[in-house]
Amino acid sequence: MKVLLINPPYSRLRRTKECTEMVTPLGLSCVGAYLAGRGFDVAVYDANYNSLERLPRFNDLSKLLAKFELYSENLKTRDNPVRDEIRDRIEREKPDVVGVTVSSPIRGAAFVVAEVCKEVDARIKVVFGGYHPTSCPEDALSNVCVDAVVRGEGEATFAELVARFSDGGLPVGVQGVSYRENGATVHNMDRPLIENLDELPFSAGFLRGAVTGKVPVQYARGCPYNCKFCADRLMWHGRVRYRSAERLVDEMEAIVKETGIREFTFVDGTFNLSREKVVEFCEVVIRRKLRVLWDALVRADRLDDEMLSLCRKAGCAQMNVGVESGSPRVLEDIGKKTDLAAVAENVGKIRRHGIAAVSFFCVGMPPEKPEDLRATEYLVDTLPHDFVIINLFTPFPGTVYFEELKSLGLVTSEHDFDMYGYKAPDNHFTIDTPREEYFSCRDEILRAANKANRKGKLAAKLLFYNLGFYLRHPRQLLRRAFRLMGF
Ligand code: B12
Ligand code: SF4
Repeated sequence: MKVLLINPPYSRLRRTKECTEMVTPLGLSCVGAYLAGRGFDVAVYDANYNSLERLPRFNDLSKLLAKFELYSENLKTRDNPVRDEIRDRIEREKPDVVGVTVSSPIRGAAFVVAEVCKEVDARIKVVFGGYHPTSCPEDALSNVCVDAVVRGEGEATFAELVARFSDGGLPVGVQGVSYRENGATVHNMDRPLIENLDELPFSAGFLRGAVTGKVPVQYARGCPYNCKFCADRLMWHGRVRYRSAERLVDEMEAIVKETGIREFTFVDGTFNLSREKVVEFCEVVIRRKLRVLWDALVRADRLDDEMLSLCRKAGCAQMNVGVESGSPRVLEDIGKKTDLAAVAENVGKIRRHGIAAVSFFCVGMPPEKPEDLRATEYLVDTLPHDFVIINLFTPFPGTVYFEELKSLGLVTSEHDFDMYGYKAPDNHFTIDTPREEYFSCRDEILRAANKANRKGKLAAKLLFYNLGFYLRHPRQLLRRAFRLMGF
């Protein structure tokens, strides 16, 4: 059985890079490595990236929003070079099964992939996995080109599903799978989470040729918090499972050896949930003298000088802080449970240790009133960060806010997932702030972010603070320059 795993061409259909760093999804490499370990012939195709194509990347979010209509147009246009490229690749690889990773905003691009598969050969089994099909299996299966959905953690479920396909049978009883039978949708029982993550194979082998930016790695799955806008709990049920630090560093070493790449990005929802685990990881990296750079998503209220100093010694170049809002009232409502005074103090601390501090804000959450949005604007303007990323609130199925908005009739069964995303112009979900007023506050925040980002010059700072590393490893510098040029 030949399996081809595909990342849909969301950014390429938008004709812009919508993330500051593009990375090939770790979820695909994880399921790919697991299947390969069970004897299947597996390849990964990142259709969201083409090394010959230069896509503009805008730090100015308003420019990104202005280009969004291209996405809707390109989803409809059949005559499109990206579509042709996908068709060529599928014709060349001749897969029996295609697995596609899908989050809600990229579902339209994923449907394009499914449709092209069936145009090439109707016998190809198309399987969707990831957050969107996990929360909305019916929506995924509403497209006749999708044969089955893998809900939740994908490794064991997908391996069993592909084995079933190779026997020519329907996925009856395969835990974690939804599929169609005689016109009806069947949802098999959920599959329990894997107990010991150290049993999973390394995903490094699958990144060769597919990796675009930093290599994504994962220390733990799950987060015990339940912020109302975040979908983490849908996938990992609020349980935190760590890999051992030794195994994680073994994997990073293998990646350096196999690909030569020494820059990593942690995809953990919150990297610093456990101080003890962070310290353990850093000590292993330092003891083994592994020369790498990495970044991670952190909570600002769980940092201290000793931990930051150790992280820096272990190669931490950047910390991405989930600030979310400048309003204590909104932070209370979303359940983030952070104290803004601690955020301000710790963002400064991160920088004093030579680590770049990037603040993430989620703008336009349901309870936000104009005064809350102005408080966010003030924080964007005054926090001592090196860079600011503004994500526009998007209601994701499976989150608390999605359910709240549904019960208020602000998200209906007509909800068009293709229209909304962190960088989509039409997002408006503030309950008490009317559309025009919200857009005006939002645009003020975007202006403040632009100002902060001009001041910050993140790229220069990363280069300056890590100059020793880059001089010792000039290939990494070339990779960085290539990415900054928009490739
Ligand atoms: C790293 C990350 C990114 C990276 C990498 C993107 C990627 N596709 O992995 C970047 C920065 C590029 C990114 C971008 C976006 N992201 Co993001 N991202 C994350 C983050 C922090 C970790 C994802 C990860 O790697 N997890 C580790 C791997 C191992 O887990 P996994 O991806 O879930 O994969 C497992 C299962 O889902 C399943 N699976 C996944 N894919 C497949 C495919 C098949 C065939 C099968 C069988 C199984 C399977 O098996 C995997 C192994 O068990 C999560 C938040 C979180 N805490 O999880 C958000 C998250 C996934 N992102 C999210 C979103 C919305 C986006 C964007 C759409 C933002 C936007 N513009 O609106 C873009 C989409 C870009 C893209 N082309 O995919 C949402 C998705 C929510 C939803 N319902 O859709 C999340 C959950 C954050 C949130 N708000 O709650 N993201
Ligand atoms: S936003 Fe961060 S802290 Fe909150 S639930 Fe998601 S991963 Fe956990």
